[in-house]
Amino acid sequence: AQKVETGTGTGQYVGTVQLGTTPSGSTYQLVDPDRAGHKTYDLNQGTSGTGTLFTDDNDAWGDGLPSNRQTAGVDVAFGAAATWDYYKDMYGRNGIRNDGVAAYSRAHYGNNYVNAFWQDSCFCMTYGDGSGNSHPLTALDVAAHEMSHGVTAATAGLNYSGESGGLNEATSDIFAAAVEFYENLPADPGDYLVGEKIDINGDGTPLRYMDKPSKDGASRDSWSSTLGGIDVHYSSGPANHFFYLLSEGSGAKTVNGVSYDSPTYDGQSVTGIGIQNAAAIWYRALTTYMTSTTNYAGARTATLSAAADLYGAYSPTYLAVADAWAAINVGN
Ligand code: ASN
Ligand code: ZN
Repeated sequence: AQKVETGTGTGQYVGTVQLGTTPSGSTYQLVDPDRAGHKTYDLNQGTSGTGTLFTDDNDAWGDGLPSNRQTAGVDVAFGAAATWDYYKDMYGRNGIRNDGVAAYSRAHYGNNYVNAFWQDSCFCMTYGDGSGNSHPLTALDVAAHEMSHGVTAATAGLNYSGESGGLNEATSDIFAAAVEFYENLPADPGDYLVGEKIDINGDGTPLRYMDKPSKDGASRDSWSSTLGGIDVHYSSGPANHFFYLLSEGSGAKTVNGVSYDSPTYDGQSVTGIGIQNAAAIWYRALTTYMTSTTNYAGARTATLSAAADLYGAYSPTYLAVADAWAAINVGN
């Protein structure tokens, strides 16, 4: 969100932010002129179609409370703008499919719906209000995660099962973290947690932990031969762990006030290269080397090729990539 924008909105999670909006007669529409006209709709508890476009009389949107229908619209419109900006500024990617076309967003899906999702069929993302409607699934990392499913579909096309499915899920978690750090909002600074704002467990814990994925009780920390048999939201764990280690390095660390400790396979140590360098390697691997059937071993070679392209073969950065894979038991 680094454009000159006309609207102001207050979301539940993003705080008060600028929004791209479009005047239409005596009102304004939540249509973002800086990002190919991305539209944000209110499904009004429906489950199909587009409901109604969010509109506002004075271009001041939402109030931070979930009871105001516009509040969810602010969060998801900002999430879409941030994700668009991230891919464009960091990699020159012009939209999800790199074709300059905007996706669209739909808030207030169904009743007590505790999920959000991307669909290639509509080229759109959809957000539930959560159970009890107090913790909608509209946080910045959720938006970036869902939109990144569209990037994966348009590039490597990683199949959504087995090890490739885990890599597909990890790709969405990786860019969710990268977008969050890129924006580094006061109300939602960057972290290596997924879904820390939406309180999906009802006890304040996040949905997933990238530093030590097993903290969620189901994800794996390291690769093993049985990894491809578990749910893709758990087989993502080792790749998320790889990404944390490559970004921040092994050992205890506090970033933006969150403490991490990331035990490694066989005590392998890793030197961190910074999250945006790690993300650039993953992005090049995803868009240049990975295919629909890439597994963990293939992801290792893809990221090493990407690191060689970006930083030089056997450079310190390249060697850190190799160490981070060894730290999750790939390529030992
Ligand atoms: N929110 C979920 C995800 O993006 C939806 C799904 O299970 N595909 O992974
Ligand atoms: Zn996902």
